[in-house]
Amino acid sequence: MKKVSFFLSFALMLLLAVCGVKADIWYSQNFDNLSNGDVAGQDGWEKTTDLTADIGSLTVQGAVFNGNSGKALKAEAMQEVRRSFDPIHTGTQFLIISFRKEDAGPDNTLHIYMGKDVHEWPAGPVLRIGKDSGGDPDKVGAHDGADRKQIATFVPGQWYQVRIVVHYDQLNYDVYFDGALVAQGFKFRTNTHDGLGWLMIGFDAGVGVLGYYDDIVMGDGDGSDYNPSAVSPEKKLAVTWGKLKL
Ligand SMILES: [Ca+2]
Repeated sequence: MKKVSFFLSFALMLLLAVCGVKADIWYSQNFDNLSNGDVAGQDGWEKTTDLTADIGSLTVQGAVFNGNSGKALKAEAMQEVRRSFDPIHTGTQFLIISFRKEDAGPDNTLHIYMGKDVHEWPAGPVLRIGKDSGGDPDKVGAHDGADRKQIATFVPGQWYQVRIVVHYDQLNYDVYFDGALVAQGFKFRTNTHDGLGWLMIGFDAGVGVLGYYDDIVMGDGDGSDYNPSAVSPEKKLAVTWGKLKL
C-alpha cells in the first residue's frame, strides 16, 4: 500500500510539474530560429514608428550571440522594436533578458521598457543601459518613479542577464543583475501601466550605438526558479521538480 501511494504521489507531482512548466512561461525567444535581417515582421516584433517616425528595426544575426551557438538581436542607433502580448498579464510577472553593450562611444544607451496597452515613452518599469542611466556610460539605470537610479556597472563586450520582477498589484518592481538583487520596490514611471502588454528594446537616438539582446523569457511569478540554460523539456521539468520539493 505504501508503494502504491508513493507511486500515486510521484505521478501527481510529475503531472503538476509538467503543468507548472506550461503555466510559468508564456513567452520566450532566443532568436536562433529566426531569419537573418530585420526582426520586425518576425514572431510579432514590430518597429516603433508610432513613437519615432524614422526608427529602424533591430537585426537578427549570428556573429554575436549569448551562449555557445545561435543568433541574437543587434541594436544600432535609431533602432527600436516592440513585442505586444495578448492577453495583458497582471499579478507578479517576470522578464529575463540578456544584453551585451559594446564600447561604441559615450553617447548611447540600450533600453528595456515595459508597458500595458498604450504605446508611449513613460511606460511602467524602465531600464537604461549606458549614458541615459543617469550620466555614466558603464552603468545600468532603472526608473524609480520619475528618478533615474544607477543600479549596476557593466563591462563593454560582456554578456549580462537581467531579471525584472514586476508586482502589478503593488505597482513596483525589483531588478536582479546576474542574479544579484540591485533594485527593490522601484516605482513605475507611470502607474497607468498596471499590466504587462508590451516589451520594447533598442535605442531611439544615439551615435555609434552597438549592442545586443538575447534569450528573452517572460512568465508568471518571479522567475527565480527558471534556469535559462535549461532549454530541454527534461531540464525544465527538473527545475520545476526542484521547486516542488522546497
Ligand atoms: Ca540566441
